[in-house]
Amino acid sequence: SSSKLLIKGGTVVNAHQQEIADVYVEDGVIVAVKPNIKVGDDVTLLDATGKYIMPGGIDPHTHLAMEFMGTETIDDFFSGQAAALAGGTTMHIDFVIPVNGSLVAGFEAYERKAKKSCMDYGFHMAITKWDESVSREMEIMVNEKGINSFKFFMAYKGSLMINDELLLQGLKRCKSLGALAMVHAENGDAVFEGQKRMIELGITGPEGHALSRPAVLEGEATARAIRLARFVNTPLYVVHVMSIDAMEEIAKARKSGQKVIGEPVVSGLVLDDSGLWDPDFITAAKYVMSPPIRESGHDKALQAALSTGVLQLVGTDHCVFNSTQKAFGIDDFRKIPNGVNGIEERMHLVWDTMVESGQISVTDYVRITSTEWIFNLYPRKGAILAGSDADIIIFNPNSSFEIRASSHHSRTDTNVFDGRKGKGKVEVTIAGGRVVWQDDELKVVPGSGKYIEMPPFSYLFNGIDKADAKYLSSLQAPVGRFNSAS
Ligand code: DUC
Ligand code: ZN
Ligand code: ZN
Ligand code: ZN
Repeated sequence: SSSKLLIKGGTVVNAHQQEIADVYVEDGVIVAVKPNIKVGDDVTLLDATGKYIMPGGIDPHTHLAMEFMGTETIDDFFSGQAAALAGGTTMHIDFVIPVNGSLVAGFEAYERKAKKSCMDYGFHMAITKWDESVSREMEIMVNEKGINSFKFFMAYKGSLMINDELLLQGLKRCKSLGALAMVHAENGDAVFEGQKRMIELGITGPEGHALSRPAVLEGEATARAIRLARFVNTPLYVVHVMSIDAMEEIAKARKSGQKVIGEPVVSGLVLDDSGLWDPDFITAAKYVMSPPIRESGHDKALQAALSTGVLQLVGTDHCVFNSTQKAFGIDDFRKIPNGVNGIEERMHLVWDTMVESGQISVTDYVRITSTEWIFNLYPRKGAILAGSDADIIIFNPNSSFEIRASSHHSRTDTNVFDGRKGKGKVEVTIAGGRVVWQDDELKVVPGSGKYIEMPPFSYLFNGIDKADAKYLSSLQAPVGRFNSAS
């Protein structure tokens, strides 16, 4: 890899336009995007004729090196990111989990975990309890640590779950800090009941996971979170929208003008729950995530919602455990570590499912795979513009991909998308100006990834002050953008 790159002859795609142009990169930054750029012979040339030059993907929802359900995810910040790069994703946003209730201690722990990063990353912060010190530390996170989003768990009773009183406090605090509130929306008390009922009925296998927490509980919590956010008058981001029930609540709220963002994940978009009934325990357990992958029909409805703008961007919830870890729940589905893969597969599966099938345009593809404005990263990230970071993929729409657990780059030994094939292929990934994936070969360097601070976005909220208005006009972002389908 060289510090100077010229990508020639491709179609440059951004979230709202595409054009045939060359892209010139120097020292990790895009310097020029225009036709027929001439350069000296110290520049590495990449030919993109007949291919798309697009922003590398930004996965807004991952869990690397997370301690969870008595174990730790098997992909850490190096292996998970290497897998991401092989699949055309050049940035991810992971969830910091507080340590002993301290956000600062949690942040520091994740800073250490992320030292081996080979691509850029940002953080959301999970809020798992509420008191004065959490409230104080939220301000430190926003003003000093570059975190602009906080996730509240309405499920995981007894560990991560918070009640409505605390959710309300959290929503108010997010509003005052100009931060985005995110929710894991499932009714945790009802899930707890559902799980007990399944065990009493003797249903202890992975199918009990799906049966114990049906879509109605996701719809209920989504509706409740939306209404509480409306009461507080603050924007809301619903993570891993897995069901028609939840999606319809989001559609209704957005139609009424409320600022609600809905994030489906790849597993929910392309899979149905049939795998959970596989008689082989490990085969079934690999599909266990929360909220559960739903019965056939929800997947197609979520795709349609994405194509019409009811849902805005696609994450993965990449959170992987190997067969040995999944086997912790061999006698009781409640002990199966929750989580599926996707960080490496997202770009290909979204292309094949949404673009190749004719449901969305190529520009829409860029919009929904690189977050656009939603986390305040644009135009540094998620754009092929002069001045943007050189996080770029060369995508060949005429080639094809095939997903295999035996050849993927994640450390886990299973893959919920095993055997899937489709049209389109990420042929080259450039991260921070370095060619890290080419000719099916990864060249990644631990420590080369940078932490990307995400500024608060008070412009989304009430009372836009002058500084925000100026910031906004400099980026040409309409204030009401979260209300629009774009
Ligand atoms: N769901 C999962 O499947 N894994 C991580 C956390 C979550 O909410
Ligand atoms: Zn969640
Ligand atoms: Zn998650
Ligand atoms: Zn837009």
